[in-house]
Amino acid sequence: MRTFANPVIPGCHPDPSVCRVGDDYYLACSSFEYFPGVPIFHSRDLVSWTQLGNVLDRPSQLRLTSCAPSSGGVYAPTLRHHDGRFWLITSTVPRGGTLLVTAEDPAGPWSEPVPLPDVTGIDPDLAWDEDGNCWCTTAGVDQRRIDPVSGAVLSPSKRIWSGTPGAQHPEAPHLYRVGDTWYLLIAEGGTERGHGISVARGPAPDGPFEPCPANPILSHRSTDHPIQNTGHGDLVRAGDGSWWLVFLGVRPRGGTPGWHVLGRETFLAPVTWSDGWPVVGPVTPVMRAPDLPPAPVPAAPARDDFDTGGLHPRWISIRSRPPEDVSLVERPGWLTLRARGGSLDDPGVTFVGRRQDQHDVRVRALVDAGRGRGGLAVRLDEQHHYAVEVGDGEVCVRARIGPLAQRLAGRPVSGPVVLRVETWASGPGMDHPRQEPDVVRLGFEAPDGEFVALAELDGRYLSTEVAGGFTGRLIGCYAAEGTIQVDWYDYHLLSLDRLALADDLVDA
Ligand code: 6LW
Repeated sequence: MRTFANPVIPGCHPDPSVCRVGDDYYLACSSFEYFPGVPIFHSRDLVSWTQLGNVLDRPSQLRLTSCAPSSGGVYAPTLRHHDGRFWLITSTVPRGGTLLVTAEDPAGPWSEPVPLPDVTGIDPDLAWDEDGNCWCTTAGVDQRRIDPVSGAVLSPSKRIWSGTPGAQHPEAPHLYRVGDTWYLLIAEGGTERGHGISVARGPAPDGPFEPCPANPILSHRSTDHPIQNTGHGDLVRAGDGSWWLVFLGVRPRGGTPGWHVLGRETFLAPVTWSDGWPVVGPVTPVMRAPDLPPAPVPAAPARDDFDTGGLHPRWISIRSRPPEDVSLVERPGWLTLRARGGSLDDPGVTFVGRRQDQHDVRVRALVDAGRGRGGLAVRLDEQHHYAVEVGDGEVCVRARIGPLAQRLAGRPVSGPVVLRVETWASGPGMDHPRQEPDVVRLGFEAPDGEFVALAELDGRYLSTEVAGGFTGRLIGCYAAEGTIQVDWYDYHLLSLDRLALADDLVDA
């Protein structure tokens, strides 16, 4: 039996939306205050995903300013293939509203956005009926017909379902036709521990809808399941006729109330049908793989040398990435970051980082701060970050937790220096009692390569439960003053918790 490991797209990749074209599957996620926005992935087996790019990768498509606070920005896209094109609808919060882009190739280029000023409400969905009408359904759950080319709304907004009476936040609607029946899948209960997915069905795209008696069809609320907050999902029918659900979940660690640090991640579960209703599950960290030809993708290289023409799409910045502040050509083979006058506390800080996608990681970066000050940071948002920073002949650790900011330790250094961050949730290297949810060590490497840890901090303060919001950690480089240059960045998994476990089972 072939197995796979959940999450299938680890790290902060929530609100997945998926579609199939022949033997190919495409999936897009929320991206919040980060630029470029809306990561898009490809798979041929639903299990192994490669990032093709980011849908909103030009300032003309996405302008996020400090008006988009952390955990504001781009929410919950819906990705569909219709009439030979890919369509993606999403919204920017709190300003910007609903927008729709299209592409022939999901790797891009995607079109300039068509605004839909009259579609209010987050989590817009797109569905076409057999007469060619395009239905746009939003959180609430409200629906109207639209012209997806012009963005015009063609019918009054109508509430078509409110989910389970008493459950908060009916949202994330997706509408599908299966045979002669229309299914309306929603998330409800809030995106925290009470999250879940419910479904209703009706004879037409606008209902009337009858709720499934077994709702919620997915929720891990009040269980001790290692995967929590399960909800916000999208259905896909595979090429072999089997059905699957992609959905978000989190992996909290530690005692009560549990802390998750990697954000909401994308999981996969099988779907069967009973009495005309979808039945989801099981959902486990290691699961039976779809009966599709395996299509593994090579792991991303551990080191980025910054010596190719552009940044890989996994690299994201905070709100914008002006070429004059982030350059691969100014010093060939190095990533040059120019400070915009603010540090990690500032919504416009110059930062290039990637999502932390496993619990136990070691990140190293060779940084030349000869003309400035900056370093390597673990970031949750402007108010929650730890960093090891170099400048003015000194390396130090800085931590900010809410309103409390502290400079923790300093050592003299000269010349370019390797900065290092390690996060440990388990496994070898924990030479003290287990921390909850993890411990973050920050420091630098002595000339002989030995790690000089300047600080060891409790990871809970960089968790979503403490910081609030919808995102997870990023680990990346930033400039606080002047210019810093990064020769390379290494991202190394310290314990192959998920991957090793899956490989063992596959071998067995
Ligand atoms: C998204 C909503 C949700 O718009 O979280 O979990 C919000 N579900 O559907 C932000 O990701």
